[in-house]
Amino acid sequence: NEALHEMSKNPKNWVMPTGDYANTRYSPLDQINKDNVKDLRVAWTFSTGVLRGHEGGPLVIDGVMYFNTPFPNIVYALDLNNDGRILWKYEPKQDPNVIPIMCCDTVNRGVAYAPAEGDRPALILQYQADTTLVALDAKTGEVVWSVVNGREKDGSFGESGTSAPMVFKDKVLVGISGGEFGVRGHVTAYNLKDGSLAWRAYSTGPDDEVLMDPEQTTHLGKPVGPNSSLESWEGDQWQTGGGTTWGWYAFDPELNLIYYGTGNPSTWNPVQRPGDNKWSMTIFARDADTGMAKWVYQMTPHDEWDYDGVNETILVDDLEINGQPRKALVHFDRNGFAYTLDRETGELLVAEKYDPVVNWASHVEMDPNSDQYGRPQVVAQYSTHQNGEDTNTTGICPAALGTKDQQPAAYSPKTKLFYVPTNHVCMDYEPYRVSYTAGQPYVGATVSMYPAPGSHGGMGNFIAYDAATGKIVWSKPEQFSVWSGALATAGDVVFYGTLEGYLKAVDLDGNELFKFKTPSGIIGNVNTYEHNGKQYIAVLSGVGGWAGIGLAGGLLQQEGAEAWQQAVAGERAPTDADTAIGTAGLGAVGGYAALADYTTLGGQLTVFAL
Ligand code: PQQ
Repeated sequence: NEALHEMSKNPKNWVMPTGDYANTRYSPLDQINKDNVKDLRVAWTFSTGVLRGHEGGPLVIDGVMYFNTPFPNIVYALDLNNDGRILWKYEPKQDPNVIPIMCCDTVNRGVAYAPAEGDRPALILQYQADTTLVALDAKTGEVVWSVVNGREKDGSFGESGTSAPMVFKDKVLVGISGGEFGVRGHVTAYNLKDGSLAWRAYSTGPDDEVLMDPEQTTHLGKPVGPNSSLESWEGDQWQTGGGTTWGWYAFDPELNLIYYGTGNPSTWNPVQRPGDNKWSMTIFARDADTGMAKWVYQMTPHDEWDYDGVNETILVDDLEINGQPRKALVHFDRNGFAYTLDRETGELLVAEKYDPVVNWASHVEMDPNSDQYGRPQVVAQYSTHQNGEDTNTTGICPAALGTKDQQPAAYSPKTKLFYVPTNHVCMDYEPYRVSYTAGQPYVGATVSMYPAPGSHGGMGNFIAYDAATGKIVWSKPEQFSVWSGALATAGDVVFYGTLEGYLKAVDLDGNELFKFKTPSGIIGNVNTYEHNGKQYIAVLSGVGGWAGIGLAGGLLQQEGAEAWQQAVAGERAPTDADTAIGTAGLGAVGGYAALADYTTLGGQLTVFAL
């Protein structure tokens, strides 16, 4: 969308969830800088009226701030010219049956904005938990149109919506969640003018549904061949094969390509689904008009660890790789490798670990002449498939929630470095046999998680990474995973939030310059904008997401947390109840139990200024 693209160049506004189509999360604003950030103060706050995990962050468009909440997905428009007065509020009615089919808390990663065009008003688009995509009049909050993207709105097929839509050209793109329920993933483009369907592309299945051309679509430079997805599954397993699309999307207006990644193959039990399980765990480049796949790259063929490939792709033009400037795409995958690709051709340029503890694969094969080209070289000891069903494979790094999950990184064109919120967590993984029933969990593994052994004892790092060379430049340890999106600014400050609830600012060497404890854990993404000549920093608090599910889902009360920690510390013999806590919430409840010592549920926007 030409107008939106232009608007994203004005740093006073924040018009897309990730700042721009390239997902850089960078702002040229520099009023708040490394010398004065220590003087940051809370300017104003706003309670969202909802508890549980608050992901995403506010959009700011010409004096109006828009954001939404977790289920029930209330949308607010606040008037910045009138002290944050509520201009309008939209509260949809949704079937609460969708709550239990959301794997990783009732999160939502934010709303999207579409500028007015012709007689269509400017829109705020929200993709709801029940998979309704609703277009609201940005001025009034009135519903302009609404479509249901999933098969039903009551959770009966295990489908849900958590991702932020992306407005591009005259369309809006949404994905689907439910990889833990055997949902067959797809992305769908709807026409902005009336919500009619433009195109849909599945992650698995026949070529005409995956929108793949056997000759023209390439994987690492070679045509994919006929029905490449079908060939990589046994029987009709692709129909319940996952590859959901709940992460972030990117758009390159010049190449007219859309980029995104697909999630884990279903079930988590790899023994049950032989083959490469294409095109789960894959970065897709698709033609924005037709949805046809131009190229694909599967990062984790035949996943055995739940390393969803949905994390954001960041598009940068100023990286020199082996002395050559490249139109690059950079992706920090759950599997612990950071990938740099040529985004025009899909050529693999760099693939390196961005946490040294990553052990499930030794490296990614980079020799184009090898039959293993582009494939991670799996270390047998950590193969949950090889070890088989009902066998507990221990000490796998990273854990299922990856070296990074949905929390988006930032890129600074000033330093040419990426600032990445990461997890530093390992796991034990025991696959077991499951059968598919629509709307029922189709997980097939028991997982427990713990801080990376033999390291700094914490569960996270905030790092700076050079995607041209594949090197970690610095790494700042954090007690918990950094589950919040980062923001880099021209003031030579980088911001992020922590699960305990701190908003932090660091300098370009990772030294902490400022921290402030907000009312609840932060899993939202830090944004910035300027209003009446003043720069502001805004962030949502509200602990939750997968890492915070113990608190958000009420699976762990403070007493439970203490008892569990005693058992883990060997202060008393573990009981069955301890084991149940340890593996609840798909393994996250035990791992993050200590979080209950630092924070509790909330739902608040905090805005800072000098
Ligand atoms: N959501 C979070 C979060 O918001 O903290 C973390 C995760 C999800 C994961 O680690 C997942 O694997 C995941 N998987 C799916 C899926 O497979 O469809 C969906 C979601 C989601 O929509 O939130 C998550």
